Amino acid sequence: MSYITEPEHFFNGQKGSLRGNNVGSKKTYLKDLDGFFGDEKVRDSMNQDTLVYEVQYYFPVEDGREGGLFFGITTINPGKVGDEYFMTKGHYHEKRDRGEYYWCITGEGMLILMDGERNCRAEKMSPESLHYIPGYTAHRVVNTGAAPLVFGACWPADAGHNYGEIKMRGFSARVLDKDHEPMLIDE
Ligand code: M6P
Ligand code: ZN
Repeated sequence: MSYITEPEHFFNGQKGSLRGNNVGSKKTYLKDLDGFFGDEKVRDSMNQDTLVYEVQYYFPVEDGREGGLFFGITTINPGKVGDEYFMTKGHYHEKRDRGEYYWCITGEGMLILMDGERNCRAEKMSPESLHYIPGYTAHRVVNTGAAPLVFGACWPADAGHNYGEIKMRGFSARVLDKDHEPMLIDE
């Protein structure tokens, strides 16, 4: 028996907000980012309850299911820790070969990509920019603008997140404000 249904989820293309059943949200505050910014003293001296970014997500299958896909909308607030812009933690995938798509909905920023040899490059993000993240590549988004940066993401349900290596060794380059210009600076 064939039939037509209403869509179960809606996503606002201007604001990026996601609604529907089983949409979750995870907020990351400055207090959760110990060790991720270059200047830990400055991060520690700031209001720890500052919201840095929020992810709205929809996981239609259980975590780890091969062949499944996850969907997320991330909003990074504008701000800096010293001269380093607010950003996501960044991660490799637990299953290293898994790729991912990011696309920018609103705001301005950069996607930092680091390969297994720790070579970094950054792709500029602006509304409608589309970014393919290959496997074996760590990825982090930086908000270089004065407004929130909102981006979409779609990744394999069995990819997983590996933050340990990033927390320990960081990325090999950081996006810093140099005389009001965002620059990719090697560590
Ligand atoms: C995107 C996806 C998520 C990720 C989120 C925040 O929405 O890549 O998997 O969790 O960004 O990035 P991070 O986990 O690195 O802080
Ligand atoms: Zn990822």
